[in-house]
Amino acid sequence: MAFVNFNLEGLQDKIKLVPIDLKNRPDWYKEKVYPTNKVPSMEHNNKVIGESLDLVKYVDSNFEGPSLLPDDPEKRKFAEELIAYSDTTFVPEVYRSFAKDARTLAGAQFDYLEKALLKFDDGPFFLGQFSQVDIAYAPFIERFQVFMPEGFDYDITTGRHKLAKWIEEMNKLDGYKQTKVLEHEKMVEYYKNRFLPVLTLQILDTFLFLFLV
Ligand SMILES: N[C@@H](CCC(=O)N[C@@H](CS)C(=O)NCC(=O)O)C(=O)O
Repeated sequence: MAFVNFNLEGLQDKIKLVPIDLKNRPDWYKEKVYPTNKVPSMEHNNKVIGESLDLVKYVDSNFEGPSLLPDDPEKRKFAEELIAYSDTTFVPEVYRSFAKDARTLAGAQFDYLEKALLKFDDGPFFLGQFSQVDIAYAPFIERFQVFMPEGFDYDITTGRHKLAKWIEEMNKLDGYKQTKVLEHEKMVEYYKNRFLPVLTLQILDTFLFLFLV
């Protein structure tokens, strides 16, 4: 998400990206930069900022480039709501759904997005024009759109015209395109290993339950 943000703000030359291998994190990262040892984080003016959503807001207010929040108070309020929702509900619920009833539970989350996209009709993005909200959702929607057909034979855009249009419009933004996952197969494998064993256990559980009944 931070990567999408830097690129879309045109800050490639102002911010130096340092990739961190999560499987083999260098000691200096935890010791000298970010004690939680998570990514992303950013050092700026001798301060370290973490948490993707805080970073999006920080970069938007502290660097040059177009503001990614409109002035309209109604839109700002909706932005706050949607950004908080991505973190507290949308992302965790979709991940949780992979171990339960993905099509229904994740489906409800994509329906929420479809409805949110209907609110402002002065553009294809969440607040009409492109904003911080799109940045908050983009990396997750991208991954779910790739994984759900593979894992659950489920296309997140079927019957959701606004979401389909949002994805189409996002894909036209060069800064965003450069941040997208290129190795779909690896990503799907990673998701399958992480989520599908849980699914198998649950199915076994159900069988066991049926047997006992
Ligand atoms: N809420 C944090 C989550 C950060 C996070 O969990 N990052 C993952 C990678 S996407 C990570 O560093 N995982 C390694 C770990 O949890 O030790 C954010 O949005 O920045």
